[in-house]
Amino acid sequence: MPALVLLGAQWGDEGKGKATDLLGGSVDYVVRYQGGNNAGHTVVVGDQKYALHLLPSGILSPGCTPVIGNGVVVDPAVLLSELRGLNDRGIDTSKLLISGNAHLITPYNVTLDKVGERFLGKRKIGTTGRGIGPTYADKINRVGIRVQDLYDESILIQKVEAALEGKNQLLAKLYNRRAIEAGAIVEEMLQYAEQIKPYVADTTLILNNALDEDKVVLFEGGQGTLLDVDHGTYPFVTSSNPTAGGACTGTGVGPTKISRVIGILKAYTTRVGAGPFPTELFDQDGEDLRRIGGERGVTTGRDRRCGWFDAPIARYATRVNGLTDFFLTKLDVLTGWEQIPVCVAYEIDGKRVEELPYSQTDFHHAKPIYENLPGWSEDITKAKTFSDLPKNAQAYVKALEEMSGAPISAIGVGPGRTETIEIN
Ligand code: 2SA
Ligand code: GDP
Ligand code: MG
Repeated sequence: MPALVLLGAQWGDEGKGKATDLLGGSVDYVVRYQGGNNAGHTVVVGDQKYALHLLPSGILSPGCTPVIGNGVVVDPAVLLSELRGLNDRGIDTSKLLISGNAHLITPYNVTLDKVGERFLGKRKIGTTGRGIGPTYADKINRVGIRVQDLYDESILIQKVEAALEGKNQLLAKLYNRRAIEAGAIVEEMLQYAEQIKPYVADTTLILNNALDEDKVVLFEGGQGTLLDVDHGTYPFVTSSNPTAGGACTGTGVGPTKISRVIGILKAYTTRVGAGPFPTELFDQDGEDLRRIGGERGVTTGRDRRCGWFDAPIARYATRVNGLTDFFLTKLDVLTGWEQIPVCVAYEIDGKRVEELPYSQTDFHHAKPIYENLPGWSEDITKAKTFSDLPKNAQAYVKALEEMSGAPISAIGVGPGRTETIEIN
């Protein structure tokens, strides 16, 4: 198994952090390939809980080398504070590698993210306010600042000036804000340069060499398939590619090296931020899912919107990512419901539609068509094998597998590392 990808099959927060951590013991490298500190991964190890934002979840596995790939956007202040936080708790972070080609989130891009959202008013995306969108915009506009620029001061100054030219005009004219000074930005960025230097590397070369030596590389996605800028619910998406293809562009490893693509799939659905969500619940069931599932943003603390499982979304994730298998998470959260509705198709303008529509208008009009599956009341958190699960829980998993188009190879029955059922 040379390289594998682990990604979110829905709108993020499916439990990717726990799944990556679980595999961490058997892989040599864990690599982030997109996003930045907008991600929030909670990993529970024994009685310790870790909230990771920018760092790969593999940082908690001692034998594993964590890598931040070229496709990631890095806020240097957040990076250093996250490293310090882990060091204070006795975690060794010295093996971390950061691509010199990764782009830096600058303070002005954090400002633009927040100001932009404020001015969008009712049409806002509900971003995490971490500067993600404006930083990727700079990358595509070719005025981005990369990690390697920290080590050539004269280039850094020129690049920051170029990046600020258009932005200062925009800030003054549109938002009536003072101009941002290039000098102050450069000074701040240079403060981080020496502290980050030991980690900076040609990660593409290192990863490809590792794969040539039959080392195992795990690509860890942030956010999820429906937040993908190309394949998600645009414009209510993040500004990167969490889907499987992003693992190649975001690391410089070719698709022929990837043999397994695991979709992390929650047994129900959640979403943070704005945008369409056909199975969203506004009643007591929604409240109960939020409370029992602890559905609160790991980065911003926002309540997550909650709803029933949506099979067309799972099928879509199988398709656009070429998934080989799913890890189904948070099955324990559904314990106690007499009946569990599952969305099997949509009704759009009076017609039954089996697959996720490509048209934004159609998806906004999609009404879920539900089938009710019988629930269970037994505690399943101690289950170690599939047959330990109550019959109705087994049937729920089998039904989801059938509807989703790929086998389920593991089931989460609690947040802890050991609360997982592996299916061979
Ligand atoms: P951004 O900040 O530009 O990436 O926001 C754009 C949209 O992407 C959503 N987004 C997320 N959705 C779920 N989880 C994410 N990470 C955190 C978590 C979120 C949090 O693990 O809980 O704490 O709020 C994440 N990151 C970005 C975002 O809500 C926008 O809809
Ligand atoms: P990620 O962004 O995909 O890594 O997911 P988050 O960490 O944002 O959210 C998932 C939450 O569910 C975390 O609090 C995890 O500790 C928790 N979690 C993961 N798997 C399970 C599970 O099988 N059962 C329960 N009850 N919680 C889980
Ligand atoms: Mg998360």
